[in-house]
Amino acid sequence: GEAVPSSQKSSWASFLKSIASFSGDLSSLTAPPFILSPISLTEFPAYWCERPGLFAAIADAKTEQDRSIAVLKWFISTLKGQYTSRNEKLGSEKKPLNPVLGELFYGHWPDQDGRGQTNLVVEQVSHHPPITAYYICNPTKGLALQGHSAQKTSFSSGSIVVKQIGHAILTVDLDDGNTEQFLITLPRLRIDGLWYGSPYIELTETSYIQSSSGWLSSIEYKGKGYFSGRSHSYKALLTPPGSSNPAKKYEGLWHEVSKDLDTDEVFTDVTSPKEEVTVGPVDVMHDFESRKLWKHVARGIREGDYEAASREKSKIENEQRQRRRDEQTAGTPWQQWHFEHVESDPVYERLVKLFNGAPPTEDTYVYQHNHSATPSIKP
Ligand code: 0T9
Repeated sequence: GEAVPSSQKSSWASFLKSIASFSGDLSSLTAPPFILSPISLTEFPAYWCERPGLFAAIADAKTEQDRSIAVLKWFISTLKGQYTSRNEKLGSEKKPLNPVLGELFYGHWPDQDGRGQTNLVVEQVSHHPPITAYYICNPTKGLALQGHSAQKTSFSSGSIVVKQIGHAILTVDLDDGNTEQFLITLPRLRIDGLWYGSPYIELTETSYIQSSSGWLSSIEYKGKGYFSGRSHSYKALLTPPGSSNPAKKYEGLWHEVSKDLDTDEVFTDVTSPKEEVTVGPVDVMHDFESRKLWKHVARGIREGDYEAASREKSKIENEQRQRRRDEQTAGTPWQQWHFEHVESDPVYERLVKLFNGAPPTEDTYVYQHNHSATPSIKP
């Protein structure tokens, strides 16, 4: 592996061996320092809204079909941030910090040109296995995205195969007082480039966006050597209620540009800069807010002081273990700040029924935002 510092070659090799013989929760494996990211997984849900104008535009579409098109356009435009931004920012895909139970991440994207402010609330709702819940809303536009994210990983022909568990539901308030919902399923991913120590993500198989209006988007992902022969390719079909005859077809590169296949017009273009989430200053944060919680670990990783990073990480982990023991003794389990676990979600069940065939996600539950605190009120 060229990207592996020579002093870490043997630890990278043994790390690869351990992932090859391991399946389940990769987040708990100890990785060599060069592959550590100073950013926690609780920050990742921000990727959903780094093009807040495209998110807001969903509310401006006037018909069921146009809203489905706007949702698809916004969704495809998030993929570059979700799956390639660590390569751009950190040089390769890196191992994110494994969030602690109750870890929080708050942020917003300010109003601009009447698009409304968009708010983000993220909470780590489970540590074993890791599950992250998020709620993103634009109240001015009547939009709310509620989701949770977990992963099942395995190893296959030199790559890590990640099955995403979880889904998101987008709710759109319509002018007539009704709402429309969209069930968004998540693509599978493969982490390639491990041997060389420069991991990157390729998306595989198909993900879906099922609207309560009946419109369905099927998004098929391919890497090198398929449709266009290029990596990060996709092809999407939009079908009307009860039909399998596509009304719209799109194809292209999700990290660059894609087109409407019938008109040849540009559908998505993410070559322009995105808008990163606005986050308040660390010194006024609650202790459970991600950037404050991981501050010293992140500094160690950024400055190459891995001893300090690992010492600070152990402190956090020991403190967490003690908390769990105390809760056991007191018989008072950890209370979530912003989310409530709901075993069966009627909205999800309805959307799954509309979807012909196997349920598109493995999970039946949701973590519902309890609205008991806004992002500006610290728990
Ligand atoms: C939801 C996203 C998810 C989270 C990450 C697999 C992964 C953890 C989950 C799926 C976001 O919406 C999108 C993007 C990247 C995904 C991460 C990539 C990754 O490598 C990690 C896993 C747990 C590892 O850290 C594997 C070990 C590492 C050395 C490979 C770089």
